Amino acid sequence: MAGAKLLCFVCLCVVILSLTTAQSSRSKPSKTGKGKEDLKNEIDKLWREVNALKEMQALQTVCLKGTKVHKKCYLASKSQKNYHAANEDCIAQGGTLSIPQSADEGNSLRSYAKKSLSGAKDFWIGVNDMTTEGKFVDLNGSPITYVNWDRNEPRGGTRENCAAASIGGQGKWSDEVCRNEKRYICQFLIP
Ligand SMILES: [Ca+2]
Repeated sequence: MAGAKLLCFVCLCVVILSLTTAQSSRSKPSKTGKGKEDLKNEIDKLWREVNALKEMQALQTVCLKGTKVHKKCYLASKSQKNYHAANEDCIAQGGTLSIPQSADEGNSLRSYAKKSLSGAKDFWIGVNDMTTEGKFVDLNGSPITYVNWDRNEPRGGTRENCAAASIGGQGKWSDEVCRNEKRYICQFLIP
């Protein structure tokens, strides 16, 4: 359905463009330079709109395949990866590793994890202290405002710099060895 809409939009763009071209060649014979410039701007604008629509469509696909909670869509990984590879996979899909930013979000994420990551006991989240030992930050390097560490966690020191959330036990977090392979959930922000 969204694909058909996009196609219609592209068709409409082509019609508008050909009308614009026809008009400018008829009515502005002496200002072809300016006409060309206008046309170029128009094409750039349409191109940006097409790309925005493509992004929206991709996001809809993600939300349909995964789940939509608050202003985020979550999509569970099919395989296990180490922390870096997991994060890169999420980025390649236009998202990031999920980060629960409140108890509410943590609960939603955990119930999605429960049904979509069957067999896993925990999953990577976008929280780590790779840069400065003991200072846990999100994927932009900003300090995190919400934490849900398990008792006595984080305790891995410089050996364990990547956070995972448990699927049982209220979704409590622990620091783990980043090289370990785990399932993960990518998050996509809905504009
Ligand atoms: Ca650490």
